[in-house]
Amino acid sequence: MDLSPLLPLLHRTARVAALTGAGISAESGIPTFRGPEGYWKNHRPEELATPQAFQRDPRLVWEWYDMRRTRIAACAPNAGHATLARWEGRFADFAVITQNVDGLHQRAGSRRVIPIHGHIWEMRCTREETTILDYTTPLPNLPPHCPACGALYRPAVVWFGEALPMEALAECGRILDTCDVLLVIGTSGQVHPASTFPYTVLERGGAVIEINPTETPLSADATVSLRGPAAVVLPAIERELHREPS
Ligand code: BV8
Repeated sequence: MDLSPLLPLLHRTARVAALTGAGISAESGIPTFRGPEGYWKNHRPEELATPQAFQRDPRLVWEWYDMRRTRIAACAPNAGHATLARWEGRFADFAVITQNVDGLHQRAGSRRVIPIHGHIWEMRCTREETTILDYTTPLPNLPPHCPACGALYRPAVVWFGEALPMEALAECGRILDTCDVLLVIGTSGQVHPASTFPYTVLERGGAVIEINPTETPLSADATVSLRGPAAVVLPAIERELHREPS
């Protein structure tokens, strides 16, 4: 893989950000949303990750999240997550904006992570809006209820049709308005508003480097589009950067 077009973009700049999607966790064993394993009991994520689905059948939605939590608990961050965690020490200003709710960036040691779609390990009381972190897998009772008031808990994630948290969006805006390079890793670019983030950077003259084994709608517009898996390409870029005079 020819990484030479990247090096002038990366080793001269201090402000780098990464936008990650389900693909960066694929090599950890977590199925992506729109790949062959995206189905669960013949449901698409778009059908289950909605307030309407939860309203209609909270138990079914919680079975899906409990299955995912249990699977994620058995997975570990991969070399792609680990490389991004190290880059917090390499670039003066480095942040990860992630669409993923699996928590693998945080487990890999990344500290500046903006989880724009929430956390699968957090639950929120549907009455009091209080949240708790709960790593129990599998959950003993489905659907779980708030011990304080007895109302249903919901996963503290952003469902389709729900607004992203204001503070996360504001932080993303600051990052996208100032970064010199945005790495776009493991996302099909189907979900809004994350799908607009690379264009925010391109339109103000920033560079976008895409890392994905398959082509996406962004590939033709990206400054550089690398065909390959994140856990291979990110360490390869890191090796090249170590070779380059900084
Ligand atoms: C909102 C949390 C407004 C839950 C998720 C405008 C235009 C179009 C649509 C909309 C629009 N405005 C709103 C919408 C609707 C909707 C939307 O985008 N729908 C789409 C499907 C058409 N958006 C919303 O509803 C958003 N809210 O806009 O609010 C609003 C404002 C005010 C008031 C009310 C509302 C909220 C969206 C958040 C949805 N929640 N997750 C959960 O996880 O359970 S999204 C879900 O999809 C995940 O977070 C996932 O990360 C995300 C995106 O998918 P990808 O990460 O890209 O995953 P995918 O499987 O698609 O692709 C994986 C890629 O990896 C592939 O390209 C593959 O090739 C690659 N890959 C595979 N292996 C590897 C790899 N890459 C690298 N290495 C590998 N080894």
